[in-house]
Amino acid sequence: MRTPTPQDRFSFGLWTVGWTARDQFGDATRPALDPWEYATKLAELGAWGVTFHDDDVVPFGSDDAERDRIHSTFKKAVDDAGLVVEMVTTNTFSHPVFKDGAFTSNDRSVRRFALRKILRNVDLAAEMGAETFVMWGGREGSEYDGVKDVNAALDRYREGIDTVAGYIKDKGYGLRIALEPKPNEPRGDILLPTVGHALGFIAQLENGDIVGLNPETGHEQMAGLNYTHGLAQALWSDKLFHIDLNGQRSIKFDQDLVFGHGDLLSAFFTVDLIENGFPGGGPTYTGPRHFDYKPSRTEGMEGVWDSARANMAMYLGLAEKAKAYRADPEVQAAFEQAGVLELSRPTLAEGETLADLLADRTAFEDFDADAAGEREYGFVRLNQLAINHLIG
Ligand code: GLT
Ligand code: MN
Ligand code: MN
Repeated sequence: MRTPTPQDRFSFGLWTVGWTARDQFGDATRPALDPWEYATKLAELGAWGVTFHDDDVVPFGSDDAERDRIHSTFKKAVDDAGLVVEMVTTNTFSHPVFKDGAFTSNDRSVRRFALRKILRNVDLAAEMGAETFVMWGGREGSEYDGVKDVNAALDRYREGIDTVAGYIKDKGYGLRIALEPKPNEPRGDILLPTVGHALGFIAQLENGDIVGLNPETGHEQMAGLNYTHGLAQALWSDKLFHIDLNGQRSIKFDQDLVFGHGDLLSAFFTVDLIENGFPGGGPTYTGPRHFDYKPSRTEGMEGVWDSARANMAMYLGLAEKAKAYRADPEVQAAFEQAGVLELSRPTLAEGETLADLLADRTAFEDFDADAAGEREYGFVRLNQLAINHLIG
């Protein structure tokens, strides 16, 4: 397996390798390094970019002088390591002030504070040269249906996102917002729980042209959904701005495993879509390959770097296999039988009107539905070919 290079455009959140493994039931099992130490080590491993929350780099509540000092140390380390800061995001979930949300807190003063924290972080993102501004509303939601006026909450959510997007435009920053859906955890239910909900929300925005999605593998799978299909619909909607790759084993708490360590076959098709595009052509994803995982609590620092490597190795391995899969003549023949490419052909012929269709007896009156019902699609064989490539 070749080692990753910056051309692969792999990036990691500082909060991933930097997670000290404190969870609800136990204390940290690893030390906290300085943010620049993680960045330098990631570059050594072949990563191209780093991403972070404001509070991952500068502790919440630091004064302006301290903030400036830490930012310049960090930026210098990132530049020296040859890394790119491709995305910046805001922590609106850790501090107790956000316990009922940020943009959708019932407390108006909290909403105003959140907006200010986020706007300040937009300036930082632009200064760091980021292109994407992720917004994961982990605390936007509730545990009890009676405590949240969801109509008002969505109004406030829209007001918040539109205000931030308007600010980005006014300032002329080269940033786009990427909303990250998640069904639950830490809230009992989170607003914008899936890719589909978020797409519906974006359609209601005034500044929605610069608002898209950052779908995370495990978050869709926590809702029992197909991540690759989520990416596909986001692409189709021209809204796939960023991705969070990781692993999740079925519907349970957010595991944030290494990419491919959850549903491996799904990971194969995710990489196939990202690398090879849709079989019939169409929009493609050209953004960063960003990992949002957590090194398991059992791991020490060696395990942290092993797991960071594992994400990239998994991706590169699957990319190679997905290329071979698409190029395999047997697969192409199976595509043909399955009608995979036939689906790209419009259902109505060019220039054909509805009246033409209604007049076409071969489409209905003379159509042999029973014969068509006997078509052998060979989907299982095609899937087995994919699996052969995956395990071969
Ligand atoms: C948090 C969450 C992630 C989000 C990050 C962005 S923070 O760790 O679990 O899925 O991508 O705020
Ligand atoms: Mn997650
Ligand atoms: Mn994420």
